[in-house]
Amino acid sequence: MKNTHHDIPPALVQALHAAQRVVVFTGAGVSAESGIATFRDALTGLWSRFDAQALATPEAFRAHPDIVWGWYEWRRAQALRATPNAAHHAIAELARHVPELTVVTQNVDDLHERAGSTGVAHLHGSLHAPRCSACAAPQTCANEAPDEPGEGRRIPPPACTVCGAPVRPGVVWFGESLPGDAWSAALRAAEQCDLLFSIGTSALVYPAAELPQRALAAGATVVQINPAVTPLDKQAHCNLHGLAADVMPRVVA
Ligand code: BJW
Ligand code: ZN
Repeated sequence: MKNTHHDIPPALVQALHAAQRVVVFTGAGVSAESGIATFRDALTGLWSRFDAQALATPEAFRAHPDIVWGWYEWRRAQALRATPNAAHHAIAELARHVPELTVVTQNVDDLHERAGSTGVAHLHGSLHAPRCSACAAPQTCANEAPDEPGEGRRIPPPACTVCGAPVRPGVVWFGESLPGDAWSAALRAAEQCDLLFSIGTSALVYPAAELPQRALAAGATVVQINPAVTPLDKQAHCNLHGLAADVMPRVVA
């Protein structure tokens, strides 16, 4: 029979065929080929042009709600126009090849869902689920397809429909806790899996970056897919240095 897993190590193909429980842990690199900027890539990452402390913290939102809200509206508009790429599709397809698959993402876009993945654990929240900054009541996005605001445009956040306080983006900022249900589902999946893929993440942001470590400690095989070297390279059983949209379709083939 023809081997369609071009350049994928046979040991990985075997591990995948034998696996009962698989975790796919993703970061911004998975959406890069959909045109959504990563955070830490030297030339194209958001943090090369924007100051994380001035945008992605609760203090920043309190000090300059209009700058922070405007920046997230700009990113929401980008995410709405983006479409899933071959990596998102391959991950959704993988669920049909293994008995149990859990997708855990740090991404705040919904491209995994739009590719057909279900039950995705969003560790860092969503651009599409704003909530009240005071009473936490869920709020609906103002319009489904906002005109793309300029990346530096100030937009005052809307007022909460329940209490009138400013509405905030439904994402997890630095210093904030991860959503408890998503985090406990992710931990459980990582500790019980046979095989974990860490795809397109710099593996620097905690506690999310603990997940591959937990899987390793529990005896799972860990496979990393990333064009660059990360702190996980030394520990992973297999590092596939390439673009997620090139590599994942060959893994799943
Ligand atoms: C490709 C590719 C292609 C490119 N194919 N690959 C322990 C030590 C030190 C600090 C801490 C610690 N524990 C906690 C902290 C503080 C902090 C933290 O981790 N800081 C580190 C940076 C050091 N963590 C927190 O604050 C967390 N909360 C917390 O700990 O709460 C407990 C607490 C409560 C109260 C007080 C104190 C503590 C919360 C972290 C929230 C992170 N939020 C963000 C922003 C979300 C909103 C938004 O979108 O604006 O989440 S930061 C940003 O980083 C975003 C991402 O989800 C996250 C991870 O980034 P990711 O996905 O890995 O992207 P990049 O850009 O870093 O990497 C992309 C990778 O893709 C690269 O490797 C490329 O090579 C690769 N790539 N193209 C495949 N085509
Ligand atoms: Zn409210």
